[in-house]
Amino acid sequence: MLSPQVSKALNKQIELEGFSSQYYLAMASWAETQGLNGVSAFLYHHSDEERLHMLKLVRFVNERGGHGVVPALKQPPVTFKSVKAVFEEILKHEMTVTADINGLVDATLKEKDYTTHNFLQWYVSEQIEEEALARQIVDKLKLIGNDKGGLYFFDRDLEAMAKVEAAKETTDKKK
Ligand code: OFO
Repeated sequence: MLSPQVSKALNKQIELEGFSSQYYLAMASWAETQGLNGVSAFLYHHSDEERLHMLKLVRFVNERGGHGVVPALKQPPVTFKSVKAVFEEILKHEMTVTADINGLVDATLKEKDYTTHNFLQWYVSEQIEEEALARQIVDKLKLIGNDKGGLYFFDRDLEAMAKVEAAKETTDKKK
């Protein structure tokens, strides 16, 4: 059974994952209107992943006798300055998420809730990957600078990455 403190903290995390999904969805939609189909495919996929992160938490809270509360939708930004600004925002946002996950892990230790502590390790590893990927992309965009040709190839790279991720998920579902 979850303690009220852990339950509250997990619900706060549900809200944050839900917002991440909305945030990346807004970025995907903006990128699509800019003709950046690869960037938008990558971001649509990222948004779906965040929804799954939220869902995983909702199901876990319910399984442990709590109540996973579906949060209200908050309006994310509508437009963005550039592709580089988008990925810089993502990196900043993911760093906030990492800090929150760490806080959550801390709370489970204080409450001696080792089951939730164990469950959260998946999020700890996921954050390492997400931050590393965002950092890699920001570095690439710094190299590209204002080169339009570079941006064209970058967009194609992200399209390929989104396809690989989608194919991986189809294979995982068949297992
Ligand atoms: Fe991008 O982070 Fe969820 O957990």
